[in-house]
Order: sequence, then structure tokens, then C-alpha cells
Amino acid sequence: RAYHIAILGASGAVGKEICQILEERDLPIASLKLLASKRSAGEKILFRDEVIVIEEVNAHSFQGMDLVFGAVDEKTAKRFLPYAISAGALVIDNSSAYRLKPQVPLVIPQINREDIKKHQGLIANPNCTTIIALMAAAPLHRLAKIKSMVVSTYQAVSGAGHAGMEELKKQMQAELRGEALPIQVFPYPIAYNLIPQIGDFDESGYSSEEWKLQREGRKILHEPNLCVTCTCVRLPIMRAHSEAITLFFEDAISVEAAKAALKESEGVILLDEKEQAVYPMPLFASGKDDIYVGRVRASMHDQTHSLTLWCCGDQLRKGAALNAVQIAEAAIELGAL
Ligand code: 2RA
Repeated sequence: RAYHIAILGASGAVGKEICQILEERDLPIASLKLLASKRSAGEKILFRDEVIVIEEVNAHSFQGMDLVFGAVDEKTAKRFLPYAISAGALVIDNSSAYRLKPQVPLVIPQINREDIKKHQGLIANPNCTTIIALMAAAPLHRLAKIKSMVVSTYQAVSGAGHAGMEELKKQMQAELRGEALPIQVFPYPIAYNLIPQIGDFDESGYSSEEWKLQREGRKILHEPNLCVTCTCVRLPIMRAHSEAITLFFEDAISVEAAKAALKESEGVILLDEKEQAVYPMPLFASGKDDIYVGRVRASMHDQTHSLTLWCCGDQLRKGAALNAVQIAEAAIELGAL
């Protein structure tokens, strides 16, 4: 059968990437409805050689839809996605609105696809840093059970959408002209800089972004005691996130066994040849579907029960849009859509 699909947030960076990925893959589509705010209504998007006009979303927009992708912020998701669920659609939401709700599956298909079967009309897409880190960590978790992680993220400006990407471009152009850097999206200049803050800080000293990997990782891995010390940093990279990850395991695990497991993992490419200076880099991970893992080595803390690695992945693709479409594909395969 073919599906009537809607994308809420079709004019945003993630929404446009979902369109692109639906065009590339063969999920059977009976119709595609593109929804956005009044500001973006009227924009035209070419999809499979057909021009589709973006419509302003309202409470009735989801009638007749089988599948709705949410690609909007938390506030807009909470305002409109309940209408989509009430209309009988399966909603796959990329926002943080519902990720930690007990009744809402939070899914990376390569890791916990069976959780899809528990959905009650809504499935949440994890945060981009969670997806990228767990695509590298999960194959090792299956081998030796992760107790805790220490993670530093190096996050691209695409995480802040079109506006974030435009800000970096404008600042780099201004710098070349010797002009003041225009600042609207990030708290400080991002060109030629690193900003160690993504989201608001709470009394613990961690930012909202830094809490996500522990909270979402516990749910996805079904490991309620998983501990993650995370530092999230924004840097002047366009669209691929990178993460330095140290993992502490219950059981012993060798570098060789870890590399073999990564090589076998769907959606992961091991790039790890130190003699030839082969390792993942965001410039080359951009626009790709896979998560690239390298620099796998025993950590200095513990030569047998701890590993350190480096990984890169496209924030808009596997970090958001591709994972959401893969959830839909898995739901069809599992008879849950
Ligand atoms: C970011 N993960 O990178 C957040 C939201 N996409 O800004």
C-alpha cells in the first residue's frame, strides 16, 4: 500500500532534508502534504518532478494522513501534533517534546527497533548527538555492557537550522571584509570560535543539551543506570557533528573485538587506519547517511574495560531526517503502520 504523508515544518532545514530523503528512498507515497507557519506558506518545493506548495498548518491539516513527520520546535510540536494523532496518523516527531514520555517510544532502528511496536500513535526521534553517539556505542554495548560514558561533542551550526547555517556564512564573510560579526542566533560569534553552551544551564551546571545523551541513552538502551558526563560545544562547522567518547564497560573488551563489531554494524563505517592517517572528519561525513567511527583505542583509565573513540555524522541526515524516515520504514516492516 502507499501512504498519505505530511511534513510539519517543511520549510525548515530538517523538514527539507526529510523531503530529500523521501525522494531518495522508496517508502511508498500516495500523497505528500507540506505544512509550515503562515510565514512559509506559499513556498514551492519540487518533489519527484511535482511542484508542491507549502500550506499554512491548522488543526484540520492532518485529516486523511497516515504518517506525519514533525520537524518543528517543541512548542509548535505540542500545539499541532496532537491533532495529527487524533486524526489517526502515526506521528514521528523530531522535537524534544515527547522523547522522555514513558508511553512514547524513542527509537534508533539499528538499536531498538522493536520498541516501535509499543507506539500509541507517536514515536520520538532522538536528539542528533544521541543518535550519533549511540550508533557508535551500541555495537560495543552489546559486546561488553556499557556502565558509563564521558562525551565531548563538537556540534555543527546546522543544529540551529537554516538560521544557524546562515549566521556562520555571514560572519565569515564579514570577517573577510573586516566588518563586525552579525550575531543573532548564537550567544557569541561562532566564526573562528567555539561556544561551550548549547541550550540553557541548570543548577547542576549542565546544559539542556548535555543532559540529553544520558536521559535518552537510558531509554534507548534500556539501561536506567547509564551515566553520561557530557560537554556540548558549538563550532564553526556547517552540518556534521563530531563526538569524542570514552566508554566504561562491565566486561573486558579488546580494541580488536570493538573494531570487528563496528565493522559489522549497519549504518556505521569504521575509518581507523592510523598509519595512513585515516579517521572520520566532519567535512567528509557531511551529506552522508552513515556514522563514521575511528581512533578506537584503550583508554588510559583502564586497559581492559574502557575504550576511547571518535565519531562523525551528518546532523541533518542520520542525526535527524534519515533516522525519522528509517523509523517509518521499520514501522511498516513491523506492521506498526
Ligand atoms: C543542536 N541538537 O545541535 C541540537 C538541536 N538540533 O542545536
